[in-house]
Amino acid sequence: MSKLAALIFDLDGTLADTESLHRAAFNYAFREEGMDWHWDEALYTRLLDISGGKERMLHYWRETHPDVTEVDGGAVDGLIAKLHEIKTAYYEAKVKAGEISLRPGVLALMNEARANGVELAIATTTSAINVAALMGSALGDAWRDNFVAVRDASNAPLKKPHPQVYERVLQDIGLPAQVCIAFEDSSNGLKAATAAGLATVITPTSFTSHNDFTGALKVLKDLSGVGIEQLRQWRSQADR
Ligand code: XBP
Ligand code: MG
Repeated sequence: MSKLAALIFDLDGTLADTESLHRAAFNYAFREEGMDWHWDEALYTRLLDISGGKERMLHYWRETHPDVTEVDGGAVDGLIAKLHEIKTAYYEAKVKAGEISLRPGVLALMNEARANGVELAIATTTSAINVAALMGSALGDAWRDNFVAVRDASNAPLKKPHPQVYERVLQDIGLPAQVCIAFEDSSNGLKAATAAGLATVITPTSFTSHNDFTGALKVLKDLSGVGIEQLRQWRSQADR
């Protein structure tokens, strides 16, 4: 049976189903800045192919300004930075108000992992503020003590599907990918984790259920009833 030493979790969509609130936060920021942008569910689902809120807004800006070949770095970057600040403040307040809960099975799996000496880590493209808000709301102020490593947009700037965030988590924990399992909700996340050598369990959300999950270790509705022993078995089967 292969050793299982660490579980590495994506955050948005995996630990919690957060993208509806992210979408509301983006639309709040657009209204606050008097812009005529509105991301409905269908458009946001498409835009989620771009990881990173700032990158997503820049991609949309370019889509809506096809005639502008040379993006005036200063003006557009300044606008996007301001929109992202407003958006993140709104999102953080709603998370701290308790609007988001962990997905089914996540807390039980985390508790079992820690009880069995299996390390926990987070590998996300979202902002550090959002990680702290969600984890603090779910696990309390001492939430960071549960994780051997946390990498986010602030310390792994190349966004999924680039593998940087997973490569840096593996460096931080000092373990080979072969004794770890990644948990993701999207094809971008699956590509990033796989490129870093990680077997990956997928739990899609309504925003990502249409994605291609070829190469996943498992694709599950959620993590209800998934325990360490089951993960060890799946990981061993993957090694055969
Ligand atoms: C999901 C993302 C993030 C969020 C928005 O991150 O791509 O961009 O959609 O958060 P992951 P920000 O699934 O890797 O956790 O606006 O802070 O980027
Ligand atoms: Mg995700």
